[in-house]
Amino acid sequence: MKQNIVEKILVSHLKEGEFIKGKEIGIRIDQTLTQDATGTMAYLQFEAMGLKEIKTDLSVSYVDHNTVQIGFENADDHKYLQSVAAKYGVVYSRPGNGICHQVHLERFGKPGTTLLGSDSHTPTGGGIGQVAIGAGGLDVAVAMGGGLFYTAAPKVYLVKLSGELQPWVTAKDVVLKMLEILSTKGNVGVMLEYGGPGVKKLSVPQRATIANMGAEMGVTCSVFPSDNVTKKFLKAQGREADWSELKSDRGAKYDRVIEIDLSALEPMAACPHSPGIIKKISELEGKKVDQVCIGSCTNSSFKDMMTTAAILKGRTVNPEVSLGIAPGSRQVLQMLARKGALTAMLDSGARLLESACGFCIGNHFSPKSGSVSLRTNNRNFEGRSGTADAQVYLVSPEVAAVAALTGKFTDPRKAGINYPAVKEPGTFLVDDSFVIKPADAAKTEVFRGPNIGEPPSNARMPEQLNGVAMLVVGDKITTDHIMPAGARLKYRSNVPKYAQFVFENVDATFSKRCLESKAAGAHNVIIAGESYGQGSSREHAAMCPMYLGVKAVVAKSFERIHAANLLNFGIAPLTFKNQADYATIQVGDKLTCGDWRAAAAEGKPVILKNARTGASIECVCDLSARQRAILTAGGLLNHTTGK
Ligand code: MIC
Ligand code: SF4
Repeated sequence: MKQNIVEKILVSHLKEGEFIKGKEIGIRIDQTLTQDATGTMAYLQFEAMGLKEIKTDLSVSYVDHNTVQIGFENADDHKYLQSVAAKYGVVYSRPGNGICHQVHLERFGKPGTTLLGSDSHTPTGGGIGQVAIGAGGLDVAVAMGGGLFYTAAPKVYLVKLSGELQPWVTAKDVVLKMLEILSTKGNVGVMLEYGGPGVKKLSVPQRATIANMGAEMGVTCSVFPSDNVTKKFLKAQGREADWSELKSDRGAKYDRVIEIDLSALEPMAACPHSPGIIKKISELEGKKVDQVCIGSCTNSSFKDMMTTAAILKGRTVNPEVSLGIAPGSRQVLQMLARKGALTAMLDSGARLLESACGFCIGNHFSPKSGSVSLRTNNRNFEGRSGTADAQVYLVSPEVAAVAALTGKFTDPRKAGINYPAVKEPGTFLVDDSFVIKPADAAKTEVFRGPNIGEPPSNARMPEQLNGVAMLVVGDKITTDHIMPAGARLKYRSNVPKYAQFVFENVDATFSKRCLESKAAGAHNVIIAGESYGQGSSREHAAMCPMYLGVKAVVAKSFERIHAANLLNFGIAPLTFKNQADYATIQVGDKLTCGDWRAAAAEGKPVILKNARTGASIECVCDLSARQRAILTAGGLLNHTTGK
């Protein structure tokens, strides 16, 4: 059979199930990555499952999200992560070494392999030819212990690239175009494969930028071929031995073909408050800009940063603009320093930020009230920057750097600046001294400071649902709405504390009301519209609601990672059979189901009775036998430990 690249990788890793579109398959995971904000819980759950050592080819624990260190919490987490990594055989990337996806691409990603990461932008690895998938920490913990990762056999779309990017038009504009075509919803169960003659004109970091923002479309991953460009990149990283060729067979089949002529693209922006609201920069020209942030796992490669430096060199940041730059990794930072590019940035008036997630997750550098912030990252959800009424636009580093000089949206092609055509280096500076290899396990004590809690436990699924609708929300609710990060991020290892902030910016009374209703013996239910759970892989958006006694989310549709996380924490992800039923439910409605557990266990429709309206609401609980067993056990931890 002629195979495309996605099929080649998945079929060679298939351990359970048949490769039939939409059906669940279990695949072997070669590599895993975790980051600190999801990692502490992932390793606590690894320990709680009684696992003793990692069984993957490589597992890396990164520290990049929580590096602000106000108070002891972050530092406690870092030490726990370092010691637990040493104990179980995980490689530890120290704070300061850079953003997980950027560093993994530089130092570890290997064509043709599978990578599972507890971060939704793990698909960045697709730039180097990995099937790289984001998941909740518990799924990653299972994979670290040698367990399979379960996902639906995907539909595969081919994105056929032709032509060549013109000056000032970038990889970011390619993926913004893709977001215009596919939007941010309706793509669950899809994997993208990039191909066509345009691919060989894109470097590995450019491919990674494109693969990175597949997460915003809700596709499971995006994969590029592994070709001579990949080989050159790996050689420049001193890793030529990791290269292998990866291409689709002639005549391979796809479920859909999308064609993009790179030569015809223009500089673009995603507008507030969704990565799917796309406009051309030429349509936004002249709009005042207050803040510019360049960095993140989407756009902070060596070339992105050198281009930024070349644009800023000999010029001064507009007095009305605050410019922050966060090079993506220590490698990039060290190379910028040696090439004098840091000097150009600093001389221009840029503020140098740590090589970490920082501004992207609203952990610092929040813009002023009501301001316009141009950022090179991948998400502009309302309030994510830390400023509720800020207008965040997502753009390329080129557009961002030019706007930092002019103080307004400016089509960079008309800014009167010569295009700095920066080349990929023949050799990267390789210094892995911030990467710590696992030590002697027997001599390692796991450090547990006061910020390190226990993973919360859950009871078995109740036989009957005695539900109350605690919240009714609309479409496209993101995990940033459900479980805010930013200033709250430091409580990731302390679930009772973090749970106080569930839906904080949607309904500040939610957490308290849920705890009261739970204490009164009720089961809490959330009602939602389409595409519930967009964005992050943070399993706290399921774990903390579980702690608050949430037993079901009834939605018009779900995003993949969040639906899996809900199941892992024993919360039923139900969809309305008739979407019109959504509008009939109000906060406070009593929703009951007599055969709740039995229906879930047997995969039958779940009928909820609304006591106020008298209506019977039919819900679909479309799960595999494996998933039904997890749900009825009260979650994956109970299921795995046999509780
Ligand atoms: C994000 O970009 O939203 C994050 C922060 O990286 C999350 C992970 C997290 O919440 O810890 C993600 O993308 O999965
Ligand atoms: Fe970090 Fe932002 Fe990338 Fe998430 S999207 S991994 S917060 S840089």
